[in-house]
Amino acid sequence: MKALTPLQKRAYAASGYLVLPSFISFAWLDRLEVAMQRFIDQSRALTQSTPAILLGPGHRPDDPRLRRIPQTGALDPDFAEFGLNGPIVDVAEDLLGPNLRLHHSKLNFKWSGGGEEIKWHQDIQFWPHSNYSLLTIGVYLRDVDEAMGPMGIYSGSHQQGLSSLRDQQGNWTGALSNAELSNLDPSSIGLCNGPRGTITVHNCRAVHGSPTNRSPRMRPLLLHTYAAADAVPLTNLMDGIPFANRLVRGQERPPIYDPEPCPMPPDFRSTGYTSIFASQGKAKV
Ligand SMILES: O=C(O)CCC(=O)C(=O)O
Repeated sequence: MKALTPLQKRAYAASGYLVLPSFISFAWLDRLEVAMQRFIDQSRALTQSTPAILLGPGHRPDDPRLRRIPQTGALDPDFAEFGLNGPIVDVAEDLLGPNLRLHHSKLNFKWSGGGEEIKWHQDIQFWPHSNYSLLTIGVYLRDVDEAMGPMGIYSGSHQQGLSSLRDQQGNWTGALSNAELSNLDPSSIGLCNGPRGTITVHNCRAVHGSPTNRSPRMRPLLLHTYAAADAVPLTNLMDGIPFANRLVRGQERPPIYDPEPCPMPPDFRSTGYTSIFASQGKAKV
């Protein structure tokens, strides 16, 4: 084990998630804060989203409101270094094994005073792979309390079924239906808040979401998804993105195919994929 205790590994296996308070060093956090500020400063010249910077509702050059930086690693050397060699890679290795790929990275903002809800969903249907050995590690770049839209995760939900993330007519919604949610126990929701540098780790099948940020403080959550090298992508979502689907530890491995089929997303080749916000009907981006 490189970063976790055996107890933490067992807790992850049972609940499908971990929260490790103050896991990231101040040296790294300061570097990531500066990198984040570079994007916020760039956004002051924008009146509409670009492929690199997705703006949130109400953005103004003199009052920036960002929604997401997709593919942080492809866009910034400090973010790239963090995703390839930062301390979270040891956490991924402890949970997924020595042969590891970075699938993608992104920085999700929930801006102060109304940063948007992300509805309950599972991740793997957005980017199906040949098996389910994938997880996402989130880093809170600022202190995050309960009022700031922290992530919530249904403990144990990774061991239950996979939603199609579609409505009754078969339209992609990117979210569980109310009927599916009624089968989950709300008392099992773990809220993932914590001081700056806290990390969250969630299994690609875990049901998770986050409420609106109604506080006066913005909530930046840097997210990296890692895959065991034997989990190969079944869609072309990340094709051509420099920093995606990159081996970060060990060696390439032949694919292993899990017998449980994964519900597929729409073919984003025709519509283009921008973000879960767009998938869940919140954004015209
Ligand atoms: O930003 C958040 O609170 C949650 C992010 C998330 O669930 C996702 O991007 O899949």
